Amino acid sequence: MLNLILFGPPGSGKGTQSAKLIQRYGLQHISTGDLLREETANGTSLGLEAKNYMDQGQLVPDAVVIGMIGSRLDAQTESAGFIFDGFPRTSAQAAALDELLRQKNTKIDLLLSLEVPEDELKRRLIHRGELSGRSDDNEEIIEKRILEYKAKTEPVAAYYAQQNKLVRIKGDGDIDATFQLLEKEIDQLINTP
Ligand code: B4P
Repeated sequence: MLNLILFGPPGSGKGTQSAKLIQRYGLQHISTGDLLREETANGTSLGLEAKNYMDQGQLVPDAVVIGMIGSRLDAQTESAGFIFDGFPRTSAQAAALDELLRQKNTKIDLLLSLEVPEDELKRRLIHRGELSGRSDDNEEIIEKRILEYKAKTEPVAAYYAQQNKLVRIKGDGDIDATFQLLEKEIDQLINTP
């Protein structure tokens, strides 16, 4: 199995690049942002709880997200591997993911961290908000999401660096240029005996 984490601040290109990577490598895509928005759209109690946090630019509580990932992994019997997009976002989520994968006799191979300057993140998200009307893509909430990222999510990179699994990727080029950088790292991993 090949298990990858696509990591980075809001607007760094995680969702965008995941869509391309699943096509290229035949992996299952697990995006906690998409799963939470789906729950919200379906009006489930989990979704309604999550929406309160998302609309404020805050992370959804660990227990909610970890439970959701656990059921998703259990539902998946056969897979070439996973791309985790936007998960883990806290050190507690990272430890829980390691344990869930250990129970399945597998592990994370690489964390690919998309590095994009803050001005560019804001520009992209404001633009997406204008096009999609996504309720958390407005200037005030974007600021809060970036602060939340720095406080709670950035430490996750150090967790994987300790395991020698962190690779930093320049993410401020165009979509194809960033994809090529990701592809190079993944191919190198696959081709290393
Ligand atoms: P997510 O859905 O994960 O949203 P995101 O980080 O803002 O977006 P993403 O990074 O995927 O977007 P992309 O850059 O691809 O999370 C939303 C919320 O859900 C969180 O704030 C939190 O509340 C909650 N949540 C999710 N997971 C959680 C967890 N594990 N724990 C707790 N809470 C959780 O795209 C952004 C825009 O940039 C797009 O318009 C795209 O077209 C554009 N773009 C991408 N790459 C570009 C490039 N190279 N050049 C120009 N534009 C580009």
